[in-house]
Amino acid sequence: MSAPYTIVGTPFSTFTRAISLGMKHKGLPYNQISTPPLTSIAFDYHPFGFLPTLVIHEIDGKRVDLKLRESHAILRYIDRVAPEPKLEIKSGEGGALVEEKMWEFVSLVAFFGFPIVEGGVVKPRVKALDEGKLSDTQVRAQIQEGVAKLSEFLALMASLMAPEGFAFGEKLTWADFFLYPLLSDLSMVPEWKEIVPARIYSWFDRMAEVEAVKATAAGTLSVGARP
Ligand SMILES: N[C@@H](CCC(=O)N[C@@H](CS)C(=O)NCC(=O)O)C(=O)O
Repeated sequence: MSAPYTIVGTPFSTFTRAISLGMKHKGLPYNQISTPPLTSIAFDYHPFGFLPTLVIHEIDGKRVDLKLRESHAILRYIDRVAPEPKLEIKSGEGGALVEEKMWEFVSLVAFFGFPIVEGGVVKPRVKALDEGKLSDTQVRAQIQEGVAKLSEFLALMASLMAPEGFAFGEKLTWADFFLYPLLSDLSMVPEWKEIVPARIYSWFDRMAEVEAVKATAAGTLSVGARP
């Protein structure tokens, strides 16, 4: 039987992986159409050719093949159809006085972390590595500003985390699933060993044990893949 959902997006895409992590963790079966962004396939599903889109094949037993775009809308749908295991916290859990701090974390990662980590450091590093034209010194000069911003971003995220465990302590949340794909990519470049705060390392090690993390590694930069 074919799966009730299709995720449109290459596993290489960090937003796509955040959604795949949530669906795996909640046991929602899906097929995946592995396309990079801005291809004609991506435009068939998303008005701006971005990733991911979730296709919901059936609602109330009726075939609808509904396209749901934008990761925030998709995760709200996932939480509604599969409330357990929860990927949210309650006020007071994980060091957060109000539960919305978890959504603050997600938003900071999605809107600020994504360009800082990927655009500022990972993409130029991987490009230089693949092309083999620039020396390490030249690449470092090129990404100097990006690395400074990255360092600030990581310090900020570490300061928003509970002192140990996942981002908000013992419970996994969407905050972990949004940050992990970015830092999994970052772990492949030299800056990972140079500027990452200790709290982020301990968090990363904890995340590496999560089944959904293992199940979504194929096709990502962390296993040497390219889009
Ligand atoms: N607002 C979108 C952003 C998703 C996003 O930026 N996806 C990246 C791939 S990880 C993308 O499609 N980028 C295309 C581009 O930057 O041209 C969402 O939340 O789903």
